[in-house]
Amino acid sequence: MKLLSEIGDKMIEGNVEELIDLINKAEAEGIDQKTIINDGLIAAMLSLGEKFKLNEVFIPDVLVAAAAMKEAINHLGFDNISDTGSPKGVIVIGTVRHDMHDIGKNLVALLMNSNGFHVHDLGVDVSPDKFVEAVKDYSPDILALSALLTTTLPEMSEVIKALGNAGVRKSTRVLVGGAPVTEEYADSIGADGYAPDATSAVTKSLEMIDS
Ligand code: B1M
Repeated sequence: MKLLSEIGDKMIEGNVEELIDLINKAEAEGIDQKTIINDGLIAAMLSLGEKFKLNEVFIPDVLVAAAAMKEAINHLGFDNISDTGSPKGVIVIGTVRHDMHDIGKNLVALLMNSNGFHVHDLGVDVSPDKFVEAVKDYSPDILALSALLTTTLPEMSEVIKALGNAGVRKSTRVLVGGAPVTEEYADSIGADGYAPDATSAVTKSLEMIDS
């Protein structure tokens, strides 16, 4: 759809004002937020990612698009739902140590929140100790870990070990995700769940809470 590809183009240009205008236009035309995110923003980011891999665009280009995507997601966001009612569950989420990628993690947090979870977002480059501290402080139903680099994947295992060493492994369920993560990897490190994308992260969390 032309409007969705224009949304992607404005994100890549980093033209936040026109991007938000187009998003408002799309919503006024009845296009739902999931479609705007998946077919507008994420589709454009994936194609930019391919160009980044081929050295056709460079880190500053990606940063410009990433910043615009963040603004767009914030614009589409919701207030923390537990402030107005009873949450379906509590989530602590973060990107693992040495990993600065947060667009996917922010999407997961946004969708979790808009589906009724109270979300504590620890940000990026989060150490195992910080995750343990947050589990002690917030007693989350689910600890959600995101990683985008093959080099930071082992950090997920470090977090699970740290939870065990601190005696809090059984008090929360661990959900893992991010581009290099697979179901097999999740099983191999003893995670309780894996989700390939933000929408399935919500479905999986609901399943994990009910089980
Ligand atoms: Co980086 N980067 N990057 N990067 N970057 C990738 C990931 C890469 C695949 C690019 C490439 O080579 N094609 C590559 C990783 C290769 C690898 O390890 N296999 C890479 C690299 C190498 C690097 C640097 C090392 C580059 C350098 O400096 N030479 C460096 C590392 C910095 C660091 O973290 N220490 C780096 C830096 C950056 C930027 C800072 C420039 C920027 C990040 C900005 C930001 O996040 N604020 C950036 C970006 C934007 C990308 C690409 C282009 C896009 C990532 C993204 O946001 N995608 C990416 C290439 C690509 O993905 N095609 C790339 C959109 C987002 C919606 O998707 O994050 O996959 P994604 O999230 C999805 C799912 O994975 C899933 O749901 C989301 C939506 O459905 N998901 C979960 C994510 N977390 C989840 C958690 C869950 C469940 C699902 O449960 C808890």
